[in-house]
Amino acid sequence: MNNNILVIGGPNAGKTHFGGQLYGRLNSRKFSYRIDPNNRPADLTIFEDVINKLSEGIRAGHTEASANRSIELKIDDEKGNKITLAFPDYAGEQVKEIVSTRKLNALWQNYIKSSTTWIMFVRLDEISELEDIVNRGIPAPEEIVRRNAQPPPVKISDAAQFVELLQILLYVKGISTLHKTNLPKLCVLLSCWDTLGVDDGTIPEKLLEERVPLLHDFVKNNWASESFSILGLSSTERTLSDEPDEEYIDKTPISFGYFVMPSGIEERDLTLLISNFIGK
Ligand SMILES: Nc1nc2c(ncn2[C@@H]2O[C@H](COP(=O)(O)OP(=O)(O)O)[C@@H](O)[C@H]2O)c(=O)[nH]1
Ligand SMILES: [Mg+2]
Repeated sequence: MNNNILVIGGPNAGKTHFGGQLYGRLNSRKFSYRIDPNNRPADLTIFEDVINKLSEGIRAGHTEASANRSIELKIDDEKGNKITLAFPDYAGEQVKEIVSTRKLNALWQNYIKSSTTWIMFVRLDEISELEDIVNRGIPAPEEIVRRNAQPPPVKISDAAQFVELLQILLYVKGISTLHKTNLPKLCVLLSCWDTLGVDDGTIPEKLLEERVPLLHDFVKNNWASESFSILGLSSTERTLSDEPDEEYIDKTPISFGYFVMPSGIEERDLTLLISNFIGK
């Protein structure tokens, strides 16, 4: 059984740091998943850059907009199952372009067609609350006066962007949403979880439902319940800057990071995310 996991998400959503932190663990061979020794990518600089920076206690740089380097990690589990994790580590701007131009380049088309799981990064702390059809209420009279004073910008909400993106990807893959989808599986990863300031035990799906109901509804209505999951992720566990974090240097990056399971429980073994992605 081949599992092809595709990582999808806009700029600054945490994809590169996740890739680096996951790579560090897979490479350590201390966990149930490891990098297939016969299939090591020749160029691992994207991930190694992250690990090197984190080891110095600082954040890694932003992937340049022009960089169109993609990387695939071939992973083995104890049973010999083969998993490919593809990071088209395009600067995430390209994902926004897919929505605005409704075009997918050949590289992306191939990724979409061959993938069996999509991981969509959603960074809730950067989603601006724009009124849309789901959360529009009746504004106060002063508010109406204020709004009428200037024409509103024509803009679709972040929630609608995610839904549009999924619809385009489903279309390219030739999936009809007449029936609930089983393939590809979908995992919505609520990234930078540590920045959200939510209580311990918060259920990721509940949080998505609360903050981005449009996206939550779309996923729930279009994917079979056993084929989607909504998880939290904190790859770095804290916000790093360009000032070295001493604790990071002492404890090494592998000691930081966790994901939040559907039950709300934190799991520190990031490699276990993989079994969540591909289903058990
Ligand atoms: N607090 C916190 N910051 C994070 C986390 N993951 C990434 N970041 C920061 O978010 C920014 C964007 O991360 P990056 O991985 O480059 O996002 P990408 O553009 O999707 O590849 C960087 O400044 C990271 O240091 C996290 O789990 N927690
Ligand atoms: Mg990046």
